[in-house]
Amino acid sequence: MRTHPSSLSVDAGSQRACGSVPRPGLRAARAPRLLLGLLLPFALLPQTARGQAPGADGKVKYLYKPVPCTPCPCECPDTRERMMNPRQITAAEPAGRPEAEVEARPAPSPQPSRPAASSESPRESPSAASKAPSSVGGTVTLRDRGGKDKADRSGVIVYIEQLPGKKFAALKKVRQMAQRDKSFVPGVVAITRGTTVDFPNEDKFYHNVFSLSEGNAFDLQLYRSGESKSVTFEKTGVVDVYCNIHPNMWGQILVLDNPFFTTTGKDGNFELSKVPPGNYTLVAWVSGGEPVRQPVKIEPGKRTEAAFTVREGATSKEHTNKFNQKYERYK
Ligand SMILES: [Cu+2]
Repeated sequence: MRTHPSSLSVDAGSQRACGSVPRPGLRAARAPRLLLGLLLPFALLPQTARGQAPGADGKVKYLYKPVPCTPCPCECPDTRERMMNPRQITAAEPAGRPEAEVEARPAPSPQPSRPAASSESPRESPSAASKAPSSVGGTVTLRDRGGKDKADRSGVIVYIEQLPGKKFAALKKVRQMAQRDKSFVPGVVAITRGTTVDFPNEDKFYHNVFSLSEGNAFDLQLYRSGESKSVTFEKTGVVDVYCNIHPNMWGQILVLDNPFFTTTGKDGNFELSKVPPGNYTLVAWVSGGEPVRQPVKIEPGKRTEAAFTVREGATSKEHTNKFNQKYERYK
């Protein structure tokens, strides 16, 4: 274990472990002590290089007095204890963002989209999958509302509608849909049934996130800037998410039956790998639009080709407030 050099000295009373402060009463003797403090660690280094030495009883005895400290690079016993209990340090960690492949917003790079479920567990075991690698992939053509092909074909979610007879666990990672600048960010999140989505309020004012979508209705009530609330979605389908204060806010959560889904990049390409052989319905859906379906046959050891043409979705939706009434004028 590395030890912070300042935590080594013979005078336990004047120790400075990380996070501690010098005691005022020791100020008069500071100069000689400072010299002593600088030289002694070197003199004692072979013996105390680990910040500890065996006592008369043979037990390890600390030469410095551990004091509470904030997590830091040194590995004093207190910090080590904190590291053993991750709950104490999670507050300093940024909240996990949803994985890029399940966000339907444009991908930052033009790389081909990856199978969304690659890091999740509910699929076949690797050994079983490697015996019969099979996949489906292809391209999505995205057209605007006027029927013209779009150069940017990102944000289309391609998924297998159902795998009969198979049950899949929820995604392990909690997903996130923030409220930022009076918008939901990302505007679309794809998950599997049973997955939890966090709704952090990153604006300086209140929001009231809710949904009236059948089977997934919820109301998170008003909550302030910096707060977050969560919802676990149990029913498959599209969940329209709104704010009861700001009628223009609209997000969508696509709750899927299984983890075989992915989101297209700018090139419109998609690939779903390690799909168990079978006959399925493959779906391409873009937020605000209608799903486009086609049957696919996945055969052992083969890659099935598929192509879609999808019409761009609407960017706004008429809706009521959470009481199923018209919105009052926002003040
Ligand atoms: Cu709002």
